[in-house]
This record gives sequence, structure tokens and C-alpha cells, in this order.
Amino acid sequence: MITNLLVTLPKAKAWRSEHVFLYKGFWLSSEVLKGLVLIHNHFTPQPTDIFLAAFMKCGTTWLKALMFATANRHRYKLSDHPLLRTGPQSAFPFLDTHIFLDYPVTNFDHLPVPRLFATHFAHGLLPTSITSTCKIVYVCRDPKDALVSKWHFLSKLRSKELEPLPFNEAYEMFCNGVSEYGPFWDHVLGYWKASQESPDKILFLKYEDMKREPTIELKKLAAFMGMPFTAEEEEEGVVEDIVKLCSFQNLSRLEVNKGGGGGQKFTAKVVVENQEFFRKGEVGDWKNYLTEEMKDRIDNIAVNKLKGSGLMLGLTK
Ligand code: PAP
Repeated sequence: MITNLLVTLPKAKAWRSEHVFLYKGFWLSSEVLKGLVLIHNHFTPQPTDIFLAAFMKCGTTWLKALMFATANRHRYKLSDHPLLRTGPQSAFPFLDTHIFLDYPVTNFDHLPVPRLFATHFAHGLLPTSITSTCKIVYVCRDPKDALVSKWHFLSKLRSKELEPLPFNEAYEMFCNGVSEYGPFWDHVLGYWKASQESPDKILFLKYEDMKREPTIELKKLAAFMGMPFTAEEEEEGVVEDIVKLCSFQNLSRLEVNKGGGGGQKFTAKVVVENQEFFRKGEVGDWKNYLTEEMKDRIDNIAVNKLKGSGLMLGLTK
């Protein structure tokens, strides 16, 4: 089924595997394209489901931890929290590939309500049964930092049978929109526009804002999820406690996130160790990789692509 579709699609060099395929304006690996078809044909959203959507390397791991800890704050003690044992990636399913981990298709009925799901798919690729019914939390990031993070991540996962992908080539590809789930700007714009039209359905967050003011952003997130912190919880410091639990400093030092056996199964062949989801966790690491000229070019692309949208991105100094 998927093979028949793939032969009809334009393809380009990929960052992890050999090729990505252009499907409805976005570059997808064959694995996630299969996932997308299954989601359209077999996934039944519930109105209480909450989605976490993001382009790759824009904050999924962090948001998974925050959303899971917030939604389940009455079930678990922070001192003995499942996040400390499993790491954030296992907190809830990454739908794009999890949908086909069980044969013939994964059933998610056992998940507690609200069911939480993560996806990297662009807004326009998701079935309307999801986008018209479920709440979506979207997190975006300075494209320069997303690019650097993605290059590190996918270089590690890149098939050993392929030549390594030099950073400058990845930069060119990224600027041209060609990378897994890209183009970056179309991805961000799709969710941005949808969030402007339906702010009650889509919460649009920025990694940089979360770094600067995590408690304010977490309160926004909890309220959007329909689980606002009470005055009593705020007084007790619950917001700060969750921020601390989910911080890069705390999570990245845990055994399970340092190669201690924790990992995320994406496909039968691709299993990624938890430690790969924690690198630096900083804003502005791009400065160590991009020349002034490269920075100006990518910032100009962002300005042009986002012109008139009211969204500004990637202007971190
Ligand atoms: P994914 O797309 O593969 O799921 P994602 O979690 O979105 O990855 O992005 C990983 C980035 O978030 C890494 O950024 P870096 O490469 O620039 O360092 C990772 O370090 C960072 N990250 C992971 N956990 C946290 C956290 N708790 N707080 C802040 N940043 C984090």
C-alpha cells in the first residue's frame, strides 16, 4: 500500500535515512508516511484527547514531561514520579510511529483520560477529525537552534551505510525546506494560523519564552489543558515543583536518561536511547555553528516567510 504511494512521490536526500518523500507539501520519511496513512484510516480521536505538536527538536521532550506531570499531578508524588524512572519520551505515545508498533494497528483505548499524544506532523496533514475535535499544544523554537539540534540528533541516527551529512549541507537543505517533516516555516505557519483562528483549540508556545519564564508558561499550559492550578496549589509551590521536575538539569542527570536502559522505540529497527533527547537544552547554541552570513540568510528567510503573519521567530541575538 505504502510502496504504491511512494513511487508516485517526489523524493530528496534525507538526513537520517536515504530519502524523504514530498507528500502534500511536506517531506516525510517512508516510516512516518505509513503512520500518517494509518492515522487517517484507523485513529479515532476522543474530544478529550490533547495533542502535543512540534517540528523536530523544538521542545517535545520538555513539553511531554510538563504536560504529563501537569495532567497527572493528583496521581503521583513528585518525589516518586514515573518521569524519574522512565524519562519523558515514554510518558505518552508519539503517534506518528506508535500507531504501527502493534500489529496491524495500535489500540490506545487503555490510556487514561485525557489521552495525551505527540506528533511532528504539520497541521494540514492531520485528519480534521483531530484538528477540529482535540486541543493541540504547539511548541516552536528559533529555527537556527532547531537546525543545529536536528543535525546532531539525526547524524547520530543516520544509517552507517550512508555518508555522514556535513553541517553545511544540512544548513542548505534546511534553508530550502528539505528535512524530515519540513519545510520548517510552513510547519510553524500552519499551526500559527490555526492558533490565531481558534485560540481555544491551539496553544502556541515558544521554547525561548519557556526558558525565560517557565512558571508563567506552565500556568498558561495548565489552564489551556483545562486543569488550571488553584490558588492553593500556587501557594504550595506546585507550579515551581513541576518546573523543577521537568527541567533539563533535573531530567538529564537521571540514570534512565543517561544511557541507563531507557529508550524510545520508533520502529522495529529504530530505537533511540533517552540520552539522545538531552544535549544542551540552551537558547542560542547556533552561534557555535553558523557564521554571521549564515545567520543573516536564515533570519531573512524567516522574516520573509512569516511576513504579515504577526509571528516573529529566530531573532535571538
Ligand atoms: P524530538 O523532536 O526528537 O522529540 P525535542 O525534544 O523536540 O526532540 O528536542 C530536543 C531538544 O530539546 C534538545 O535541544 P538541543 O539539541 O539544542 O540541546 C534537548 O537538549 C532539549 N531538551 C530536552 N529536554 C529539555 C528540557 N527538559 N528543557 C529544555 N530543553 C530540553
